[in-house]
Amino acid sequence: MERTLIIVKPDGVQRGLAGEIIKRFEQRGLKIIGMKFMLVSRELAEKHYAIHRERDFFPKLVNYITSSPVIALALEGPNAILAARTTIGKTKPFEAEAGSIRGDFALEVDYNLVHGSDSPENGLAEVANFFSEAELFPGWSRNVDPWIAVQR
Ligand code: IDP
Ligand code: MG
Repeated sequence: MERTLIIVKPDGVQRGLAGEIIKRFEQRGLKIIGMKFMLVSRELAEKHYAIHRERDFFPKLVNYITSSPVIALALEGPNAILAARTTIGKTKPFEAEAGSIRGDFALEVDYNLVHGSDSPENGLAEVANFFSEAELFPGWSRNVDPWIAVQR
């Protein structure tokens, strides 16, 4: 079982695509264990994107993610990291497959609508950066779980 942090970025919320984006993860079968509407602080943005600190686009990236509210989701499922990233599509939306979120709704890397963690370790760490323990509900089960994934 893996955890991934999904962020509907400011452009996704502003364009009224939040429901469409969340729907795609939900219908894929990933289980929501946390969700909130929030403004990302500069401190959290710099921590979240620390790996990109030396890149020339870093200041622009921090400005973008802090510019307007986002919706953060913590999702759980088998292979949640890769499953979510294929649903999201490639980083540069003009290279993303049709049928993926970025391939269907975005054109430029500066406005690529959604974040998804890139490894199981980062999934756990990023969820912990965005959510307190009290905001996460990993224990709930859905009646359909046995029809979505093998129960281990
Ligand atoms: P990812 O979101 O697909 O994991 P990363 O390479 O981790 O992509 O980059 C993080 C975010 O930084 C991207 O989603 C995008 O918002 C932004 N970004 C990446 N590369 C560029 C770039 O070349 N110009 C502007 N923004 C970029
Ligand atoms: Mg990334």
